[in-house]
Amino acid sequence: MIKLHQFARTWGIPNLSHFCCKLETYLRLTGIPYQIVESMPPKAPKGKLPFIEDEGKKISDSDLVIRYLVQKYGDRLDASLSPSQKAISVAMQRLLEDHLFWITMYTRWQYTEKNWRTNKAAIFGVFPPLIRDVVANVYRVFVRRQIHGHGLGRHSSEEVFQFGRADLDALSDFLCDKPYFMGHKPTLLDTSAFGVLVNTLACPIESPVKAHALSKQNLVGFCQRIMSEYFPELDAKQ
Ligand SMILES: N[C@@H](CCC(=O)N[C@@H](CS)C(=O)NCC(=O)O)C(=O)O
Repeated sequence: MIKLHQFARTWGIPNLSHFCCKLETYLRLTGIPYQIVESMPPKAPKGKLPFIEDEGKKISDSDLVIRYLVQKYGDRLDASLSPSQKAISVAMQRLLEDHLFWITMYTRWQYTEKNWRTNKAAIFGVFPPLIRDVVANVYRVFVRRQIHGHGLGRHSSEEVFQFGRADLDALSDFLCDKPYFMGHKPTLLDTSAFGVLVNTLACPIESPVKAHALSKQNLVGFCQRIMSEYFPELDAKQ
């Protein structure tokens, strides 16, 4: 069986990592059996979670893992999409994973000390108290450099949140009144959207971008729909 290496569950959502959440959602939507192995990024072949182990191979990156699974099990989500729908799906995934994702990283690692304490407890709580703060603070410097490298970290918080609101407006307008982003059936785009959106509006990291996401009833309803249909054990706890 596939072993899915990801962060331990916390915050009542499938995962505090957008990409781990995306990949587990893909596995649930497609019905591919898997077992979870709790892990941390230094154990991953490319230093980032998630990764999978299957038939003696280790594969990193949610996108590359999904490509591997599509080859092995067939395209269970996107086979009926037209080329132009597939093009929109790729563009939307890039918005979610290469832009909105970084805005949420900014809210966790940089925006307020309260958010940082919440984030630190969730990720580094497994470390012994004596080294927890040192490891967390070193990692914080490392992640803040990544946010700076992306470019977002160079803006004022108001500018960052303007970008975030524009991303959420685009997602909400595109979803409109459909149950899933491409219509009546879930597709790959929904796994990416759920991973990022649930980590924006359903986690205890407060910011104007979370408030804006919560003001979009269709985005809230979308996350609730995936939670109740595909993660009923977590939904029941809410
Ligand atoms: N493109 C990768 C991104 C994975 C990623 O950024 N993972 C984060 C957690 S959300 C991570 O492990 N970061 C650790 C690090 O950068 O040191 C994917 O789709 O899997």
